[in-house]
Formats: sequence, structure tokens, C-alpha cells
Amino acid sequence: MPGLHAAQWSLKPLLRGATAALVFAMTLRCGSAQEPLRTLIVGVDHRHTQSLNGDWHYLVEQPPARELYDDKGNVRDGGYAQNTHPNITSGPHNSEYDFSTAPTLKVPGDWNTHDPTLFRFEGVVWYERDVPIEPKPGMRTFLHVGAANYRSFVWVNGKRICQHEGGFTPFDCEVTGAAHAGTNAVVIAVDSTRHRDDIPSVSYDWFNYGGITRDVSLVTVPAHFIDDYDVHLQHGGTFSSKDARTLTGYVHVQDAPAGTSVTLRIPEAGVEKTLTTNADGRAEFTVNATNLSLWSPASPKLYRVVLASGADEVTDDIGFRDVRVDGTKILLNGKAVFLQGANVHAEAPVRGGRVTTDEDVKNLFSMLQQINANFARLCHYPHDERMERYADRTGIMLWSEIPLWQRISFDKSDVYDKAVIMLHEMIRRDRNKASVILWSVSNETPNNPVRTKFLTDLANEARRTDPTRLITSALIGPKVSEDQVRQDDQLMQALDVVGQNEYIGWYEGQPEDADRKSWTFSVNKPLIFSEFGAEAKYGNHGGDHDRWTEEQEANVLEHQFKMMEKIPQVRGVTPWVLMDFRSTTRNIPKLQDGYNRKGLFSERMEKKKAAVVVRKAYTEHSIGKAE
Ligand code: GCB
Repeated sequence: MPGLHAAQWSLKPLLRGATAALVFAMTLRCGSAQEPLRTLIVGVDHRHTQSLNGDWHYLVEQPPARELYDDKGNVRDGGYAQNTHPNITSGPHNSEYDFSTAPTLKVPGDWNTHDPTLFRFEGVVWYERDVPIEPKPGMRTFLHVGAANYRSFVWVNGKRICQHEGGFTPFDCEVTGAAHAGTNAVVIAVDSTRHRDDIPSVSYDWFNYGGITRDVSLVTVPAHFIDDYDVHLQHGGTFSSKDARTLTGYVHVQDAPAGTSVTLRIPEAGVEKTLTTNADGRAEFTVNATNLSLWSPASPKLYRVVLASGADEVTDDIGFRDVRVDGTKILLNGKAVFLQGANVHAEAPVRGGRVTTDEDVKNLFSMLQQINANFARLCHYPHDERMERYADRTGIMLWSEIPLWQRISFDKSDVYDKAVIMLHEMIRRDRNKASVILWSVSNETPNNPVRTKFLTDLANEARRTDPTRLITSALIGPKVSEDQVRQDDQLMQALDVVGQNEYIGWYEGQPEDADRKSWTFSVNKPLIFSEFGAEAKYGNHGGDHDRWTEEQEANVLEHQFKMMEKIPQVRGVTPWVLMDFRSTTRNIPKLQDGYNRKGLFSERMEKKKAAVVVRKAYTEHSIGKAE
């Protein structure tokens, strides 16, 4: 299969009970559109590419989307996919569509906020763009899609070149064989319909923005090219100043014969080394660097890293740091840290819709800055890569999560396989980002043996794939109605850091009930209170116990912080949530109007009283024991 080296990214060791062939067969059904074996080029945002952002023609297909799926749910290659430009005045009327005169939609973007008639639309939208391509002898061209929600199918000049499942991770489709010199019709069908066995499943508390929501580009590379790399600080048994000088990792050259040479240069750190690939196209290295300044929130130093092999060259800006746990402490470069932050959804402040621009990212981070955060939980799915880049540059530590939210089909092996692919896609894209310190495998899942086995395996897979970061999950329960709360979820055994969600004062009891709670955990590990909070509509005022007021939201947080300060292993807090965000399930008129109102800021970035409480706690360190 072109595009993958078995040892590089084979799923063989990962698939439980399903062979790769079976998964491939499943890809042909709408129930699963994941291509298990394929290319994913790392660092595309730092490569020289031909951007395909901008206007694409689009056609909306009302369910049941017969242009995309046949009666059995198999994907069709006829119809819109062929972009036949029918002669609508005199030709036979067997295909009644025309992309060339269809309206246009911005990529990246979501169709929901583009056109009010599509605001609640969940289904198939077909995108088309005429793309000039000049194939160069010996070169290969890939279409890179930063993310499209949820299933995507891509045709070039009527030939289906790839499909992908998952709304929040990138994919690359090779167009070399399907493209010709001149104008090429690129058609992408995006289906945002929810299914029980999807990840996330059918219900979740955010907005199902459909469309090609992240950057799209053409990446042209030589026949053998660098598709993956990992450059990090040596992660030994204990952190020492010696580790702080040693960089290690690998560079992978796709389709390279054994012995292909690769150069690694980090000029500012005095690193220049020639490496050679093994039979799998992988060149591993360990090098000493001089005078390395480690990345930290106080000093988010990034180094220009240059990788080259033959005619291919990639540059990236990478920070080097060490993160680990020691008992209940979280250590960054050997020093205990307290993570003070907030949960962040990938919704654009003020204008609404998915985060797609540098401006959106800057706005979100400006609110984090206002509360004096050093950390953010990017919930509940991998965010636009711009977020991690921004955090890398500004020194914000991050939690990154795959969308295993509450109830998913834990009993199905193909759902597990899908989760593994999403996990790998997330880690592969972001493993060179110093800001990301935690990989989260799930949020608020039901505590039962089937789920625990699924998530334990997934946590172990995350650790195997990236042993340099900490693995976490946000747990929910036990019931907090008693004053003694004992958390003994077996999933904690598989985690490095425990995430705990609870809503005392909102979904359960009164704000001051928190004062009487005494929490114990059956593991001695660092703990992050990963969600807590209450809803308030900005500008709505009243007493400390009046629901939906800014005063009550602030009151809940004050009591929460007091409770958390008494729990010895608390090493982080992220109130739910930085900013009000759209959710299809929040339908109380005048108060919610389609928004989850637990934001510290409104969706227009207006500061609520809760933000002031959080800023005070983070500035005065009234919450926050690092040791
Ligand atoms: C939760 C979920 C989060 C919701 C939040 C809420 O526990 O993890 O996705 O949005 O509660 O507001 O209910």
C-alpha cells in the first residue's frame, strides 16, 4: 500500500480482533470512512505549499444523500463526484447539478455560520474547486486537509483518492496519479451526520460544525520525503542536567530505501548530524546540544530545526523540555508546577463558528492571559494546530484530548481501532509541540469493566506511542451527595495524572456544599480538577444563590477553590469553561439561547465576575500547591 511503511505506522500491532483488510472493507461503508494505512505529513504548516484556502463551490445534499451513498450505504463514485459540468440547456437531463454556477463557501470554515439556512444542517455538503496543478517529473503531490467534520471523501478528476473519518485531525491524500497538467477538479464530500459508533457518538455538549474547518493545501514533495519526525529532550529515568543537553528522536523518510541519508541541523544549539535510514525509512538519533535553554512558561524558547533528505527540506520551531510526575507532583524541567488554567472549546470569539484564523486564536489566548493562566485544557478534541503553535510561542502548557466523550460504543472492537487511529493522528501532529504536556484519552465515561479495559488499553497505547508525555483522562463520579467522596475508578491505574470533573453547586447541591466535602483517591497521583462551574448570563445580576447570575457563578467558583485547596494532591485546576459556547442541547430561551453559559467570558469576550474570581485566585496563589 503506498504511503506507509509497516514499521512506521502500521496498525497491525494495534488492531484488536480486526485485520487491516477488514478495516479497509469497512471504509467503503458510510459507517466508517477511515483509511487505516495512509500518509500523514507532519509540519505541513511550516512547509512551502500551494494554499487551497478560499472559495469553493458547494452543493447541499439533504439526507439520505443518495449522491454520496447507495441503498446499502456504500460510497458512490458517480454523480456529483464526477463533476461532469452537464449541459443544462440542451444535454440529456440525467445529472442535474452544476458546480461551476453553484454558490461558494469559505475554506477553512463551517457551513453552519456561513449560511443561516444551514445553521442546523447535519448531512452532506459537496465542495468543488478547479485547481491548477503542474506535475513535475519525479515529484509527488498530496492534498492536505487540516480537518473536515466528520467523514470526508475526496475525488480528483472523478477518481476517488481517499476518505477519512474524524472531525478534528488532519489527513493527506496523494493526488499524483489522478492529476494532470492544467486545471483539475477537486471534489470533497463532507458528511457531518452523527452515528452511534462514531467518536464522538451521537450526543455531545457542543455544536456539530460541519465542513472543511481547517486549512487545505497541496504539498509537493520528491519521491522520498520526510513525512514524520520527533525531536525531543532525552527522557531518562530521572531528570538531570545531563538529560538537558541530549536530544533524541527520529526522522522518517517515506518510501526511502535503507541507507538514505538525512541531515539534522539545529544551528543555535550547535547540532549538525548526518543520519541514515533503516529498512523502514526511519533514522533514529541521539545528539548533544550546547547551551540548550529549556522551554518553560517563563521562557518559551523555540529552536529552528532543519531536516533534509535529498531534495526535501523541512524546518520547524521546536521547544525542548521535560515533563514527568514524581509522586503527586508534576515536574517541568525538574521543578514542581501548578497548572492553573481553563477549559477551551475551539469556537471563535465574537463572530462565532469554528476557530479558523490567527485572530481567533489570539482572542482565545487573550482571555487566558486575563485570568493569569499558565495552562489550558483544549477540550474535547484536537484543536486547530494554530492553537498549539501559539501556546508554544507564548508559554502556555496544554492538555490535548481525543473526542471520546461520555457514551461511546466501548464494546466494539472497530470503535477501539478508530480511537487508536485518532490518538495516533493527534500525537503524530503535535508530538513536536513543547506546549502539549498531557494526552487525554477520554472525558466523563461510564465506569464499567468494558470501558475500563478499552481506555486502559488506549492509555497504554498513548504511552507506548509517546513515552515523553503524561497520560490523563477526565473522570466523572462518584456521587458527591455524601460529604466523604471516594474516587476509586480503576481507570486511574492506567493514568499518570487523574482528571476529575464535578459540578457541586450547579448540577448537584449548593455552592457551599463544597466546603464540607472531603475527597480521597485510591491512587497517589497528581490530580487536576478538570471541570467545575456554573452557568451565568453575562450582565445578569442577583444574589449569590440566584441561578444564571454572574454572582452565583462566581460564588460557586470561590467555594470550589476553597475545597480544592484542602486536597493535598491537587496540581491543577481548569474551570468549565473559558468562554460561553454554542451547544445544540442548551435551549432555555433568554438565558441560554443555544449557548452553554458556564463561560468566564461571554461569547463576545465580555468578562463575567467569575473571571475576576479566577484571576484573583491564580494571581494570589490562593489555590495552587506545586509541591
Ligand atoms: C461536562 C462535560 C462538558 C459539558 C459540561 C456542562 O461534564 O464534560 O462537555 O459541556 O459538563 O456544561 O454540562
